[in-house]
Amino acid sequence: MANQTKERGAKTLRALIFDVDGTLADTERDLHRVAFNQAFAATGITVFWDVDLYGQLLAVTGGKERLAHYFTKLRPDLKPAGNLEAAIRHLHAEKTAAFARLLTGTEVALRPGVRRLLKEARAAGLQLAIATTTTRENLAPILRALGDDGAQWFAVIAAGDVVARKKPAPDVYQYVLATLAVEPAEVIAFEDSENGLRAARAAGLPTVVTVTDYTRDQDFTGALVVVNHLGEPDQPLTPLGPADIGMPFINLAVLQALHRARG
Ligand code: XBP
Ligand code: MG
Repeated sequence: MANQTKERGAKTLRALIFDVDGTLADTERDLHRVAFNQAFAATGITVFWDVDLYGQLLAVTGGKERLAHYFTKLRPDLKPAGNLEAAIRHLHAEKTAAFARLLTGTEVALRPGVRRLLKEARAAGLQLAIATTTTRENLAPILRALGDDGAQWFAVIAAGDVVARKKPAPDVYQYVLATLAVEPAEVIAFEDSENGLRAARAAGLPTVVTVTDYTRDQDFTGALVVVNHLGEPDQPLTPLGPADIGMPFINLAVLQALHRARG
């Protein structure tokens, strides 16, 4: 039979779903964090998020949610005067504008192996999608880094407030699965963080984790594979568990083998 895996009841790999921040590009420390600080300065709020503090704040996904957590739970003494929700909306709009400014005229560096794997999967006819907590506008410079038609590489781009509950809730992944009309067993997700992995796993998705400096010590129980990055032929990945893929880089053949082995 053309497809022996079908005899065992296994599904064909049809789609890859990618997180953005930390996964497609390493954006948190030097872009999002800096943009938050520029927004504080622009609105006259005497707050500065240093590298360590921002690492702790990443436990809360979503920029508006992160600001609300900071001003209600961590530093109520620094809370802006007046209506907090309105202040956060304003601050976050400033932050989104600052993020765009930081990337004006420069190209975002995609993480190793990202462009290669996306190109290969696209050429092989797999569907590509994005499931991210970040604001939709923030994706423009990252998609541009793939090429002028970067946005068209993805059949679904689910971002920001498209769902009410952000990661680690599975909602954004469930939204993408429903829009693509695929089953979890036909998909592999790509994440960089524990919150992201929890979201993907809760949606039933096998997940490849590429860690960042902020996430490498997090709990990745249940991941299909954990690596430092996707690797390139001249920039081999480092396996961090649980499977050693026996290759210097993750390509479609590796993903298909991992997918088949999962049965
Ligand atoms: C990314 C985030 C985002 C960014 C900021 O999480 O948590 O909130 O830090 O983006 P993930 P906004 O990679 O798991 O999607 O300020 O636009 O919300
Ligand atoms: Mg991420």
